[in-house]
Amino acid sequence: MRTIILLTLFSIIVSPAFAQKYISWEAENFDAVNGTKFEVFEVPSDQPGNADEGVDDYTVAEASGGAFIGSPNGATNDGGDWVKYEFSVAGDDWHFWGRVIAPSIADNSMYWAIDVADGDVASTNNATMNIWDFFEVESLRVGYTTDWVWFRLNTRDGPFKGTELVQHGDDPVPVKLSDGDHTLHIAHREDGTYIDKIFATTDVEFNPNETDPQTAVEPQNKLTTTWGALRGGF
Ligand SMILES: [Ca+2]
Ligand SMILES: [Ca+2]
Ligand SMILES: [Ca+2]
Ligand SMILES: [Ca+2]
Repeated sequence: MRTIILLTLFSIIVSPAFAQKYISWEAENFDAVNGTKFEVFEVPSDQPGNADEGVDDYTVAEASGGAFIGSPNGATNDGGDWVKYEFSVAGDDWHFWGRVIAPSIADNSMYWAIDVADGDVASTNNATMNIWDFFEVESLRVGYTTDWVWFRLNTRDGPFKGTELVQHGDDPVPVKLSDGDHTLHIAHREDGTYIDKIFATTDVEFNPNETDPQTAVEPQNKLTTTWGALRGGF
């Protein structure tokens, strides 16, 4: 009589993107683009200010990856142009940030949408699209600068209960994402607004204005290791 022990050890499945507790990418590294309003600028880059708003012409000296995107003042607002980013995350509550230059009330917003079809992306605030404001709320306008600032993703009316003021408070609202693939569209709203980098983390406490996300955040569970069942039998 023999006893046969069948041991089955499943493959080690390694999928780093699914286990990260932060993700970031360069704004200029979009996966798709529609229209011509989003230009890629390499630093140093001279940009027109906004005389109506008292912003002098200025030079963007530094950018992550050496480049950023946006449209200079004079390009006109809205227009429906967009860029799209594809990314994968573990299902969780995700806090998104953008590294942005927003020098005045006339140069301080974009539209955004997560997980929508290209054909539904437009330069409008509706059930699909959202406005991402940068120092739009009156009490925040003292912050206008031609330097880069990290802003939390915000929205005036959804999909999460947001508004810029809420997102600057003690209880910011995350985006709930399921396991797997997602998209972020940024659509054109105000010329003279620029974005360098996008960062998202499950850490509600993390503030990239205080700590460089490149150096201070360690990826958690970078490797997902799934061990198959160990089976025995006759
Ligand atoms: Ca504005
Ligand atoms: Ca403008
Ligand atoms: Ca909306
Ligand atoms: Ca960049």
